[in-house]
Amino acid sequence: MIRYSHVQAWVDRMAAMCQPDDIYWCDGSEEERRRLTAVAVAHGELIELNQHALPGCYLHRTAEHDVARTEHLTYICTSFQGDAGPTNNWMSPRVAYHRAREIFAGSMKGRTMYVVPFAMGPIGSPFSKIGIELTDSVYVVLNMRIMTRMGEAVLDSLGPHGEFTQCLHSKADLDVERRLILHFPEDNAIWSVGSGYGGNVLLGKKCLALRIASVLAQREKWLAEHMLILGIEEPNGHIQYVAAAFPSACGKTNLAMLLPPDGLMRKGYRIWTVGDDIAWLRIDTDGRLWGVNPEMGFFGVVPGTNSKTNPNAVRTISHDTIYTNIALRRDGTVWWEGHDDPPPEQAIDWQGRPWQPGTADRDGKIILSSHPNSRFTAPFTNCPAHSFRYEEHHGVPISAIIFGGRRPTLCPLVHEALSWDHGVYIGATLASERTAAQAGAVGEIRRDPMAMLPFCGYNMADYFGHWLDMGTRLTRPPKIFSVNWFRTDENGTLLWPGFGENLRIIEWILARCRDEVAGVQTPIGYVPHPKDIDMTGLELSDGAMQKLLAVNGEAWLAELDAIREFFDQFGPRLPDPLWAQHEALRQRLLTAKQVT
Ligand code: GTP
Ligand code: SPV
Ligand code: MN
Repeated sequence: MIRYSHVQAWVDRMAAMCQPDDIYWCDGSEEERRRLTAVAVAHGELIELNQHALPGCYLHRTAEHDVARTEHLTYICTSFQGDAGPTNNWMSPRVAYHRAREIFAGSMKGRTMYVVPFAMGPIGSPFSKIGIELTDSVYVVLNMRIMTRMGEAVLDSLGPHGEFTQCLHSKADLDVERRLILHFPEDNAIWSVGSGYGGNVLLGKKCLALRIASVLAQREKWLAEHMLILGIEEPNGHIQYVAAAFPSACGKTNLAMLLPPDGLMRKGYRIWTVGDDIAWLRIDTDGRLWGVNPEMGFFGVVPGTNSKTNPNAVRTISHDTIYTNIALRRDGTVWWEGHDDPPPEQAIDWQGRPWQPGTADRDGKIILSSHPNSRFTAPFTNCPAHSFRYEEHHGVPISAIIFGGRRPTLCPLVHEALSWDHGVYIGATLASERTAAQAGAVGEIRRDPMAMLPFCGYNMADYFGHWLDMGTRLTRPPKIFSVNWFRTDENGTLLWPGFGENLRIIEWILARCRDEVAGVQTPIGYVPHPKDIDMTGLELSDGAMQKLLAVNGEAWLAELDAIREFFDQFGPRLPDPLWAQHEALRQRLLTAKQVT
């Protein structure tokens, strides 16, 4: 393993601050995985599961208050506050380093510091980014090994002056009061301390591949997005790819792995999973947008995963998977809410306590066996539908971009933007119910532009401007759509069955991209003629499709007020074309009101 001096010098500096007992450089080998797994099991960091039923699978439990990303402790640290923008927490680099140093100092005493070299994207690709994470958590090492291309080959490819993102992580004492997730775009550095949970500590993922990468992407004129990429193969062998941005825990993994419902199976569709969380998108020489998934694994939501909702995920997580915060059954297998099996009579819950179904806490709330944000970490190639293109540098051509969220009311099942700029407006005004993927109240609607609110590493007004600019560079831009799988009726019942059935909507989207079907023009964009959605084998209740596709002008006008308020916080930095789109939409809604 080559230890270039600029890497060694940085490792030495960080070690002097954190004071680990020893330093271990990860080579990424299988032998190393076995050895470190044994260490984690010996220390109780991992629980070995029943290796007959779940070969290569382990269970990890995080600390009680360390179960989701903590957005209020996540900062963008730039010299000027304006560069972080009104939607990010900001700290000056000087203050941030100072505060973090106090927590990092001596935090690794009695522990090993692991040096984890990793690549986001194929090693050696001009589009890939290299990071090195220093961590005192074996769990982090074993997760990074699944989620990224990790090990010796990365260090060797770096070169004597190669640039890498400096990623420093320490669990410290896992105290939420002494937790900071700091990003230094000006230094290409990330410091995370006081957490052991996924997005806070697997620094290649949200921290590097989105927050830091979004800054690089603006500079280098590409896009780093919180998107899945999915390929839809038709019987004639043509594959069309779509990229979709949904906020956390709103259905990316499920859509990325979808299995066609029986009614559509007969058409001979085949689905290819390219990515389920992050997409790096570039304009290629053909003037089209091409996407790669920089990750090598899935860090997916466990609850609700079963052979009806997501059979590909069930197979993906049947071996060589690390489970976090789910229930342990007596036979050494696992269970969660929404599992294929009925609830076990007794189990050990995600916090390691005895659990029985139906038990309530003191406030009368049913105690869940698994945390709602419990996760699996599984290798990309475990997925039976994984695309064979994952090592290709230029990725796959994107035909459509889809934005979606959880909106019980207002947003139709699907609608299509009138233009690229209108699509950017739809993305910029995306809103969704909050989920368990971030600490805080669940259920309230919040604006989450492009599903990037917690992940954009710079001023979001500039980010919108960058999206608009990308449109002018694309000679064959993807069409932009909005979807909402979560619309409900007056009683709060979901109108759309979702999951595999969503392919019916993707089918319409692709037909629109090929100019094969007409849409119905509404003030907010094109919605489908109901007859153009293939409903073979799926029956909805009476009038459900009308409700799903309805555009309520009054409600949209009220929505515009909320959008104005959201836009106003960016002041004059918000690009004019977005205000123009806003005003044009208002005019279309008012005109439609007069007509009816
Ligand atoms: P992150 O990993 O947090 O970025 O989440 P994600 O966007 O990948 O979400 P995921 O696919 O894991 O789904 C999250 C939750 O939404 C799960 O509990 C699913 O059961 C549920 N879900 C996913 N797709 C659908 C759908 O089409 N309809 C309904 N009703 N629920 C869905
Ligand atoms: C998300 O919250 O969007 C995730 C999980 O994908 S985490 O890696 O924790 O951010
Ligand atoms: Mn995500």
